[in-house]
Amino acid sequence: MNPERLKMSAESLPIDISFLEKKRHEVDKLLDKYLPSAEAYPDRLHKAMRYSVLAGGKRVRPILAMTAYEAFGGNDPQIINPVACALEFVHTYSLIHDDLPCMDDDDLRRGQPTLHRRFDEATAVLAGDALHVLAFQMAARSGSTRVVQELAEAIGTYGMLGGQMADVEAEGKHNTLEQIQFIHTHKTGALIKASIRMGAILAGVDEGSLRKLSHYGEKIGLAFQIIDDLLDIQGEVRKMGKPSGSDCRNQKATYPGTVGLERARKDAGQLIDEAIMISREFNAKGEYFALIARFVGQREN
Ligand code: GRG
Repeated sequence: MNPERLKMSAESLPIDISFLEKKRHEVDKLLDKYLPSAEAYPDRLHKAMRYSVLAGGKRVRPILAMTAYEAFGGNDPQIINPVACALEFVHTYSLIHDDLPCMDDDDLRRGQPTLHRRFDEATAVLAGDALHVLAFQMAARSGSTRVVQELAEAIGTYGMLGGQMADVEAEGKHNTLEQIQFIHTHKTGALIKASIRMGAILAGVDEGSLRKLSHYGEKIGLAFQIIDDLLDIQGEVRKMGKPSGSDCRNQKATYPGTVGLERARKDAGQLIDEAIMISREFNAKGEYFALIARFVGQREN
């Protein structure tokens, strides 16, 4: 989607994404390192896990965790790196299961055939489960039970899974704004917020700053999913790595479906502006949070 057409935010100025590109490469290398070898038995499962994780992706959740960790003085890669990768493993597990025939029945993800199309359904279910488990193994390496708890809460029945259930139940129905906001803040927002919180907690952040960071995470988390809905309507297949229109075909509950395109764009823009304002409260520390918020607001995939 052309950001000009979005016209969401006064903050939609061009951004320098070299920081995000550098971090993304760093994360890609770490994911490769922590994933089981494609040669180790059961190699079919390991190949499937590697196929989905290494297919690409923006790596937004690990980057958020690393940025929060570094902003609050964390400097031990042995602590943050496995946790950052845990977030991408969970995210990829959710995408694999979300694409299954019993959910969205999608054929393409990250520009490649979905895992169940490339392998088969049983392998896709098992690879998703295996990534879910690997994520907790990685999070536990931090030695912080609080961080493991944060992850579990964010993706459990009061977080991502609860949001996904509400999403499935909402299909084909008229949904209120409140219902859509519940789905989006849980299905997508909870893991995004947890990514920032987990990084900051590992760095020993004070509770006041953690509260502010949580508000920032809530704003970009909701904006992220509203923009995902908008991209599904208006995005370019080439950039998104999957066909648009899948929400409409699947009669999904979407933000623009409830409030209309203009209001959805306006609300997303406002959330991004609010997130940037919160970033500024952190002065120099907040510079990268503001950059990530802008990136979320301008993303085209
Ligand atoms: C257990 C059967 C079973 C299913 C679970 C938990 C779940 C399915 C789905 C979670 C819902 C979900 C997929 C939410 C994420 C929506 C979203 C915005 C995905 C795209 O994320 P990006 O843009 O993707 O970060 P990349 O490819 O860049 O990583």
